[in-house]
Amino acid sequence: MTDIPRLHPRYASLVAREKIVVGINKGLTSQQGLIAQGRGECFDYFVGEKTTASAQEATKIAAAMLLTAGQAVISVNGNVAALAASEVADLANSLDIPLEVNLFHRSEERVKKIADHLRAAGAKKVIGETPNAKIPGLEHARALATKGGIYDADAVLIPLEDGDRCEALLAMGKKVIAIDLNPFSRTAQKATVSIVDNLLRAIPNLAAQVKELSTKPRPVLEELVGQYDNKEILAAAVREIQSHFDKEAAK
Ligand code: PTJ
Repeated sequence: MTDIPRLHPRYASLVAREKIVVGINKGLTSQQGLIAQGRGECFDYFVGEKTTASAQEATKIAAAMLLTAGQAVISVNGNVAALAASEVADLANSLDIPLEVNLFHRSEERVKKIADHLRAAGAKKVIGETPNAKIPGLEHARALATKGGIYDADAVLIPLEDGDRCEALLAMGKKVIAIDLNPFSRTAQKATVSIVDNLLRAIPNLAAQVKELSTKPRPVLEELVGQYDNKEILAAAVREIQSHFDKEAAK
């Protein structure tokens, strides 16, 4: 790994890039993952590289949704594995739910490497290596899922997902929580809850919210989920970007 000086003004961004490159070299991350990260970085500039108020609200609702779900699962792809393996492992362990490796550019070798990487990072339940069900309406390997995992779950957390799979999961009647820095993406537009934030901030933030809300009575959490309006949160995310642009333009 390249030595990145801590005082570099772009330290966090350079470390994230390096993690993706290391992920590719280890066979965890697809080359397309580089492009996805670049797109994410661009939108991170737009939101001011911070967790906005709307993202904070969406994260709180996501935590309530995960805590009240009958069965929740976190979907992990090559970018998530490279950027935040121990963070997603901690989150899944705290909720006692599985991580399911589910890839867009699937290869059995990469699925196994990611699963092993997640276990090495401390994840207690990792599935996805032996899929035994198909998500209806999706072509090819992207449809592969696991019974007892994504296939049966009523709530699925999908960081950095493609729009088709998000829609197919919704069509199965699931609640879908997306983490996607692009509020205009099909995934963000369609998901039940869209966290417009960087995965690197969103996962630890979500873990903290899960911890905080875990002491609240179930009806309180259900009310939070019930009154949530994702369209309003997405509109707020766009307004926050606009206001960030206005401030930059006024400098
Ligand atoms: O490992 P695989 O084969 O499953 O492939 C994973 C990628 C991410 C390559 C694949 O799902 C893909 O191509 O995704 P997209 O269509 O590029 O979508 C990724 C979305 O995530 C885009 O809207 C990006 O803006 C967003 N994004 C990228 N990096 C981050 C991010 N959102 C939050 N945090 C990030 N670090």
